Amino acid sequence: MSKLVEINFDGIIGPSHNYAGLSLGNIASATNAGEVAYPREAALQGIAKMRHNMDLGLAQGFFMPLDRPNTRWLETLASDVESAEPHMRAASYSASSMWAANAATVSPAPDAHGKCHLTVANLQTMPHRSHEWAGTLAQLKLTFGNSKYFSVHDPIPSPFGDEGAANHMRLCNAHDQSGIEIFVYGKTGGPFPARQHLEASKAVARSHGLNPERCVFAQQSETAIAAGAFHNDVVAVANEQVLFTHELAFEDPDTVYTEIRAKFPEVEIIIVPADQVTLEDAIKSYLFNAQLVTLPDGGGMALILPTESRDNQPVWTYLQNLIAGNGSIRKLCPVDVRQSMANGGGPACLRLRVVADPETVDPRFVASHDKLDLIATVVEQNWPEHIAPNDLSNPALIEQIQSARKDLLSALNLIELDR
Ligand code: SUG
Repeated sequence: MSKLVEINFDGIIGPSHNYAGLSLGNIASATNAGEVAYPREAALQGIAKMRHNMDLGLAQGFFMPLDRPNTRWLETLASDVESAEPHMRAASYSASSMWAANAATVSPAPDAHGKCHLTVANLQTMPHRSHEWAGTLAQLKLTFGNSKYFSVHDPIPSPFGDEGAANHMRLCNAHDQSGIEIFVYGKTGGPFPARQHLEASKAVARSHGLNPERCVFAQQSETAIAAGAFHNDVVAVANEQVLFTHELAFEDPDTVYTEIRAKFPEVEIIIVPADQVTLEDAIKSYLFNAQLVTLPDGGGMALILPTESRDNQPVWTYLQNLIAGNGSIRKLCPVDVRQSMANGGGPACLRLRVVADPETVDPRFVASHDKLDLIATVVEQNWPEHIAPNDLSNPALIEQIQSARKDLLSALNLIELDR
């Protein structure tokens, strides 16, 4: 009998991590454009978060960084690193695959006729992310290559934007039981693009074989996108029977809540009112980009939050009151992922949730404390200490980044992922 548990697969922050301001509608990315980035520190922060979550008793996996700069992508554009315009060069360098919540949409086996389905996200709205999927797909096919338990799907074709699990939530009584799946799409975002398209969400639900009676398609509010919630996971998060959401997350919240309650009556909807936490504070603090997790042994639920949430007074006051009540969320765990946060990626962006039996996953992608120590050693020895925007045209940096990644792949016996 297989034992299905939620495994969080974190994207290891790659050696090319930098701040190029590439994401229109992502306030942190725009604000920090041109700053010096610290890839080594960034990766160590991500590893520390994984250690923290393992210490809570949670199952943990990881994905390798992709090959950057992506010279093959530049070649398809009849360009190379040296001759590319600065924004295209930066797009080829992006370490954005660290945000594993955008790797794929995942429907666990109990929702999808006994097999876990994963559709790699096309990420077509942002040029620097549009070339991620091929490397991600190769990795998903390896990690979840056991076709008895998993089915890994190709991306939804353009022009239908798909951003993966960042726009998808699941409610269930327990992870190993069947649940309902909520697909959140955008139509308009004022000055900013709506990255997730309804056509893509519906196509994913169909190809995963989900029961339409167990799916909800909810429009993200235009106001939220315009305020900087470029993904739904910046304003809402779900775990088991709990939906934790900002009041202004959905375009028509009452209709969404009514449909959710009809399809999953056990739901506990926690709505954070705008007069206690403004949309602006929610986006700045990334309160909803917490990992909402179930602690083992009946410990209730915990929010693994960015330290920015603790440092924001209205947000922290709200959270203190929340855990003082008798609800499901009982513990707050701030973690430092500031390097990722400065590009708009909080704790939840850095991970992809997959409900599976860890025994059925390629063991090379399953974390242990020893393996995280090994990864940290490779990072400490090889990841660039800092990258400034002008460094991207330095050929020595390309070499350092490529060989750093190869060293990590070799250390984890994953060299077959090289190119
Ligand atoms: O797609 N930032 C990412 C952040 C993704 C966060 N993920 C989730 N919400 N799940 C993005 O906007 C910034 C890169 C730069 O500007 O260099 C970036 O791609």
